[in-house]
Amino acid sequence: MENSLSVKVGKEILHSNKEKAAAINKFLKEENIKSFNMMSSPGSGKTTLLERTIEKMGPQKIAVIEGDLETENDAKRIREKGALSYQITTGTTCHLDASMVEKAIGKMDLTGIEYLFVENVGNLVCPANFHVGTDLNVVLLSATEGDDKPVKYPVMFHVADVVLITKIEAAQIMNFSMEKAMENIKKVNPKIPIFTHSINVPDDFEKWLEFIKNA
Ligand SMILES: Nc1nc2c(ncn2[C@@H]2O[C@H](COP(=O)(O)OP(=O)(O)OP(=O)(O)O)[C@@H](O)[C@H]2O)c(=O)[nH]1
Ligand SMILES: [Mg+2]
Repeated sequence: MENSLSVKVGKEILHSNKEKAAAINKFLKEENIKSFNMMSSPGSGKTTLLERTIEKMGPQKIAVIEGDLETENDAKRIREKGALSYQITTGTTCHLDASMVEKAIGKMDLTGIEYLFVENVGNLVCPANFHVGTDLNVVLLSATEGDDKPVKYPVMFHVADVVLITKIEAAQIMNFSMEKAMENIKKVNPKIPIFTHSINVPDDFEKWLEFIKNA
């Protein structure tokens, strides 16, 4: 009895979250804002990728909602690059949800913004199950995590619209096979585009920029 009740409540929470996320997405589309949900393990390089994206595209058209359990650190990093940022701290919750993002959007002046990035709480599990109202899901996999993660955490890679393999210069030292990683991503999500990212060696950063511009 208790079990079936908790399943029912769980389904209702997901359903009402999905409805709220749809309303957020409608609002963002009406404002001509492209939106991206950035997800990965802690420390895979989400904020670093966003910092570089802001540097390249200019800060005026980019806004970032940051999600972490504690601290304003990531929002500060984004503001230091000159872009608008709002930090959500979730306390003990392992993901953002549509209500949190709705509140954050309510606190931001999105005039002139063309791209909204939502940097989700770092982990490969919970964020995959909660829509936050964005157009696309961006998933990062760093070379330091292991090339088997896509098949161990398939839900995250299944909901992804693009995957970036990051810190690629560390691949050799970490025994991370790029081929195996790509194969494992494709096992879960056969047609997904995969780009590389690194702040130290040549990568697919230009392809990433094209991807978000054409999204
Ligand atoms: N070597 C190397 N280090 C990187 C690269 N990208 C990011 N890092 C480092 O990895 C660490 C974590 O990067 P962040 O950008 O903070 O990662 P994150 O995914 O935003 O982390 P959380 O928000 O805590 O989940 C930092 O010390 C970065 O400097 C890279 O391409 N190569
Ligand atoms: Mg971060």
